[in-house]
Amino acid sequence: MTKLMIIYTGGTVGMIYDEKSRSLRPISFSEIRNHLPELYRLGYHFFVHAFRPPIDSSNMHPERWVELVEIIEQHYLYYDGFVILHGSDTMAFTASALSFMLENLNKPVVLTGSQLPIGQIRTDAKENIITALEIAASRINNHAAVPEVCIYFDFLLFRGNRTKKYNAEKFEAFYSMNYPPLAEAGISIKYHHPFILPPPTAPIRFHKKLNPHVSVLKIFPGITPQTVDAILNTPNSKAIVLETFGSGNAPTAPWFIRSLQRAIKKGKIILNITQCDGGSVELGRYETSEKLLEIGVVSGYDMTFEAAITKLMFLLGQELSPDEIKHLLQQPLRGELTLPDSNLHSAIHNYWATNPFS
Ligand code: ASN
Repeated sequence: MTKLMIIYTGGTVGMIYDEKSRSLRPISFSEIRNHLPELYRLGYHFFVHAFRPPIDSSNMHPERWVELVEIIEQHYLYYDGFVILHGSDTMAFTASALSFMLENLNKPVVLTGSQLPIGQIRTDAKENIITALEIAASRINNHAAVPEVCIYFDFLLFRGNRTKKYNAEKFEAFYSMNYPPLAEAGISIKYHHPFILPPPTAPIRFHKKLNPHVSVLKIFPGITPQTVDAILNTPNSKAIVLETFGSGNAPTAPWFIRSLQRAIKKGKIILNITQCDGGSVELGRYETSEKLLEIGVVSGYDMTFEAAITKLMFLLGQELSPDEIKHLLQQPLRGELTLPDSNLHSAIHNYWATNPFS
């Protein structure tokens, strides 16, 4: 019998509308179960671990990611797959963090949630939970069909560290603009095998050290030297995610470049990702990114903001030299970025050519 572990952290999926307070309040997993009699018809053996109390995912924190990794570690050998019920707001951060913390994963870890609470008639929770469980249970040639941390939402399965919540209204809350979906659920679940990571050859490693001392500099026309310096000089901050325009471009004003250069000289890592949801940083393509390359800004290629932040927390938490960190930031560790000269790059290009993003 397939054995699955469900970890219930909270989120809208487990909330009901409270007439008295006129707001959504979290309910326990046993109440969720009452709304989901279909669960028993799946024929799997379940074990449930619930956060007490369940949390809105706005309160998610790196310490809770460590807790999730510990729970998975304790139950890893016994269960075939893991489904994490999570609020959608920060689900992409949790999925990205877990992808780095679970190295050589050979079982599915599927995060899901919903836009409407499970108790509401039009809820999207039921379909999301049931299909996430089916995916977590699915095996092909004696291997887990998807040995990855992923997000299942509104009939699509995405690689977790490629995903973004882009819509607070639609049932289709997530997209993954730079990487094709890993599977699509219709009458049957169709897996896109070329895009799913192969099963690992080495044993799983559970990483439990994260360093949250990262900051973010999102540039905009007119940003002042005071703002830039305040962010670059944030006390204790070891690395800065620099959110640039287009393919990694930034102002060429000498004061701006000098500020970045000073921060780099102090030993801070500056990781360049684009403010666009689709496309990649290409340092040196335009004059407006040449200087960044020269002074030692690191390219984040096509990484999402969520992947960039959590990858930095993960790498800064390991015992690595700054050069090792800079090198690993520019390599795909868990499929979170695609290098322009890789074979995968053209496969992805072909996928989008025949399945235009809508
Ligand atoms: N605020 C909720 C959360 O992220 C939103 C949701 O789950 N749809 O916990």
